[in-house]
Amino acid sequence: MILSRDGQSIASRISGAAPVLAIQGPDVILLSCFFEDQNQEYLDIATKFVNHPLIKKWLPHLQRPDVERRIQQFRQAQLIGGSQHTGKPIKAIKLVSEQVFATVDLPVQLSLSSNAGISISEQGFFAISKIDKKPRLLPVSWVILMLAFGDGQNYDEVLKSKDFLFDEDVKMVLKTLFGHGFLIKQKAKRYNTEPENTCISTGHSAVGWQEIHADGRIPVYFVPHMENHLPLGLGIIFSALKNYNQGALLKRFQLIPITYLSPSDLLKGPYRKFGNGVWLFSNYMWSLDVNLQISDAVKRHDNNNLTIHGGPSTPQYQGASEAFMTAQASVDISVHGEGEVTITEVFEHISKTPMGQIAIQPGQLAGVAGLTFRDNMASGFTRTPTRQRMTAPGDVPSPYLTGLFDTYNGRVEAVIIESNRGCPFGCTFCDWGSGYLDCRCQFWFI
Ligand code: B12
Ligand code: SF4
Repeated sequence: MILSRDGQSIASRISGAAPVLAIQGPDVILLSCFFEDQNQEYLDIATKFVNHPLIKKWLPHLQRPDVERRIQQFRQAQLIGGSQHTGKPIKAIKLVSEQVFATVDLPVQLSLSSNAGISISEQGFFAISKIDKKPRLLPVSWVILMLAFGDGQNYDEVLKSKDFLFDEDVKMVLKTLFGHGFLIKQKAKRYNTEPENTCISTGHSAVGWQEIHADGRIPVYFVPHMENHLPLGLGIIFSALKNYNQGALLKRFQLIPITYLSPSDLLKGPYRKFGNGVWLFSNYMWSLDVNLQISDAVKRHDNNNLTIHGGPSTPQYQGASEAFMTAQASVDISVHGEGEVTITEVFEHISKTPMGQIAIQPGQLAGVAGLTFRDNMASGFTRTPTRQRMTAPGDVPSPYLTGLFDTYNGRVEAVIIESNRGCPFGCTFCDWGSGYLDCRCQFWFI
């Protein structure tokens, strides 16, 4: 998908599984060269690209090795290759200049609508029209024109610089893009520098990890796993720990505010500042690999870090859980199923020795339901009984309403609101069909 963020066009997989790549107008043409066949040879594509009529006008001196390097970067960002376009072909109508918009008055300053994410399909680039909610195939030159507006540009200036891409009346093209809501009137500039996700006040003052200092308590790291979604599971775990028994755990633990950071920034920033501590990982299909890499890195750096893994991709069943922990030497504790109560009970048994070591008492941990943990004393794993489902998950204060995500600072595009927990069905492909999260339904208000 191609988006514009802070005036820069970026392309990324929607899963967030690959690095985001900053792109320019000519990259749109290069991407389009892959439409017919993802598996064409690099050299053929590079030749096709340098001979493309628009590139001949735009970048007449472009060399093929530069194009080949760019294609490599596309591969690393998973924009090409693999299974980009599996599934049903989309039914998109080609967008052409529409006379119905001829009388539209264009605002002087236009910007790309934040909803105008441009997707890539086998048929070409497409985006969903705001007026009829239907996907429209966008000609390559139209995509370049749209992206040129980014956060806002004077349309006359854009037209001057991009006119050479069109054989048709560019102003009509603009009016059509405006009419369909892909381009919008530029909003007044915001003069504050606050990130967008803090615009709605929760009434709590957001204090990030940069503003607090190591104070001798055991730091607790919440490892973020996807920039564009607030990590609800981790937020709920944070809230449960913070509010447990009127804040009793805060005497011993310093909960590091949840902030989106890349793995290396997490290690160079908070970890360097606060030192060894307890690491909480929320494992889903999309975060497991990177979480295990971080877990491995912190354990290798200092085995005195304690790692706790939870979430639906932390295997639950006994054999699977032990196989997972055998293969993943960096996982100290696996939490199965709902985490709110389990984590607070685990934390009850974590302490710091006078020598500064983080210690757990295996004997006591064995009394906490819903775990498998590495038990060096027993030279193996200890699995504790299955935890009873919570009867009122809504009793844990909402991380949204208590401001726990106010320090997140990611480019958040979606938040998850949990309205109920559990499902009466048993679909085999679904984590909720596993039986543990069966028919119990609870209703939440944010
Ligand atoms: C919202 C949602 C999405 C959203 C947002 C995802 C996101 N990035 O956050 C969207 C629509 C984008 C999405 C997409 C996908 N999703 Co989805 N999604 C969900 C859904 C409905 C809710 C997740 C949620 O936040 N629940 C609320 C929180 C509070 O519950 P929780 O995450 O389970 O956390 C609890 C426990 O697991 C545990 N816990 C969690 N983390 C931790 C950490 C620690 C340390 C501890 C102790 C405990 C703990 O405690 C929490 C509180 O009890 C779940 C199904 C479900 N109802 O849970 C599927 C689910 C997570 N999705 C699933 C899948 C497969 C996908 C996709 C891969 C589908 C696909 N093939 O494209 C994509 C992945 C795209 C991506 N990279 O995000 C699977 C994941 C299976 C797995 N093993 O990871 C689930 C479980 C549904 C299923 N079919 O089984 N998804
Ligand atoms: S088991 Fe999963 S996929 Fe099946 S109905 Fe329930 S939530 Fe949906």
